[in-house]
Amino acid sequence: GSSIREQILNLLLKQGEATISGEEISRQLQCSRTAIWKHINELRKEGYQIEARPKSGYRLVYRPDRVAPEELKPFLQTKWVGQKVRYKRSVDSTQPLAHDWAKEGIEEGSLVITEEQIAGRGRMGRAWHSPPHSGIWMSLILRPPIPLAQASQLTLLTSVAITRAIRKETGLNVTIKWPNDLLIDGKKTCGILTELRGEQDQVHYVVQGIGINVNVTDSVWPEELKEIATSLAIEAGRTFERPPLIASILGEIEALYEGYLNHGFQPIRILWEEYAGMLGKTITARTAGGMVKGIATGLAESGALLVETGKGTEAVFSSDIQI
Ligand code: BT5
Repeated sequence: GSSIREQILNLLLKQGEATISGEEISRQLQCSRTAIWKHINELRKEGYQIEARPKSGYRLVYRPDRVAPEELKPFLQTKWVGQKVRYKRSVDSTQPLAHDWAKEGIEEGSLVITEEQIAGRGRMGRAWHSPPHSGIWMSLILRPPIPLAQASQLTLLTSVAITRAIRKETGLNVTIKWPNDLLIDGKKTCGILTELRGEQDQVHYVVQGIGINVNVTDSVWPEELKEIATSLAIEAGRTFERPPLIASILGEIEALYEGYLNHGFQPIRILWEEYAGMLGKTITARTAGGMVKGIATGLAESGALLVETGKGTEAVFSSDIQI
């Protein structure tokens, strides 16, 4: 069940412009007026402005832009993804917190989410810029019963899920760039970082880091990102509420992941190829074995990118791609 604080917030939200008396809240939630007073004060400390009128009661005047569990819950329609949430106002990175939680044995679907990362990370030691209150910076724990070799399929699954959710919620034409980027008009708006623990034949757990620039504005990008990064708000010319978008992403992940466990990777592959912006284009891939240049034609069952080089088809695994 949800906490008293969440329930109070829900009652205030439902009330809209009208007020609700302390007595009424206390009756509905079966708790004391003093307890309600205490929770209302806590909400105020989080930035909620709650007006208290001696005769008529409480009214919610302002809701801060937060991704806390009580903000997500009203939108969440999942059975298990995002049902357990650890929320922090600020962290170095959500990834190590999720690793710790996974090692403690927390169930899959559990989520670590924050407003701001001081030391957000990308792949191969790169940094991920995560300014406060303007993005989705979260890490999802999964425990797929698959061998290590298939784990990269999860990055592709998640990129499909996020693409579907962003398209549905914003109407923006997001496309996927293999292996872990989402682009709008060639600029990066989302990155995915898949980290895992396991043995050859069995993954123990996966921590899937998801970073999405939602309401980030041009002015906060460091110089080196100005040419290559964008946000949903920059592209759409309006801001978006993060909680419904997060709920939509988690819903898509749950549906695709359950489908993946039941029917394998093939259905994901078909969707991925539909959303990929790079198929049919000439690309250059810097791989461990050297440069591969050719036309990107699709995905292999393994999740590798297929590149037609003129001398045959090569399957490209971990690499950086230039289009
Ligand atoms: C990624 O790495 O794209 C994975 C990003 C994952 C971020 C999430 S946020 C929640 C979780 N906690 C973390 O600490 N991380 C995960 P990669 O493909 O290596 O791309 C990194 C490169 O993208 C950087 O070197 C920059 O060039 C660029 N970059 C950094 N911040 C960016 C941003 N906010 N938007 C777009 N591009 C960015």
